[in-house]
Amino acid sequence: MFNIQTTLLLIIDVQNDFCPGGALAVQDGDGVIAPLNKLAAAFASAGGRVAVTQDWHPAGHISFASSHSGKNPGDIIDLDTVQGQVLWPDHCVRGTKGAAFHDKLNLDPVSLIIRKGFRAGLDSYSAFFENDRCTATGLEGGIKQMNIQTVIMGGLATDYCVFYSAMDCRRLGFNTIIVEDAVRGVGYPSGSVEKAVAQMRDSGIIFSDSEKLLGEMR
Ligand code: VGL
Ligand code: ZN
Repeated sequence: MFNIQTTLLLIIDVQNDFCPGGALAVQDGDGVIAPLNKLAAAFASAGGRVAVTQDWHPAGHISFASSHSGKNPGDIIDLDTVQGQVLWPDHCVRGTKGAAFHDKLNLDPVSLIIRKGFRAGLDSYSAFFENDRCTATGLEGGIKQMNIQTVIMGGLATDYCVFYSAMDCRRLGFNTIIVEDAVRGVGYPSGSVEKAVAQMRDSGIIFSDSEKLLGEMR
């Protein structure tokens, strides 16, 4: 059982570009939507908070391979602020269809939207801090003011934005629960999902599933 008043449901990057047909499609990415919609509706009707994040890059963003001459998506480079930045295809360009939330994601229960990665020269995987690991998105301050103690998290992608968000969340002292049936991974470089899951478990992040969590709300 958890106290709905001190628990946040956090939905990471369920955007067209991370779903089938998108620029950086995650396999079965839209499979996260049904369990997240169920949880979000249950949360909101019990008076709980639901937040979503949105990857929101300007054209020419530093994480795009197209912004670095001679580089291709999948190449890994060191930047001033970030070692080992993976270069991606252009994705989630602010204002485009690819950056929009997937049509099937129900936003009615959502009371907070956090956009990240909106500075041209800085990427952001985590919902809490940009990839320089110190520029805050505002989510920590916001949810501390809301007296949140537990964060239940799902969305895309397991090995990038969900991973970085969950690790920061745990480090900041929140009980952190991943909805196992409501996450999907990129899987690049090979083994990245398994590595991310192992690291999350080692850090004390809990794995549950949507039916179990719904049962604990009743
Ligand atoms: C993500 C790669 C680049 C994610 C965002 O949402 O996991 N991955 N930008
Ligand atoms: Zn991105």
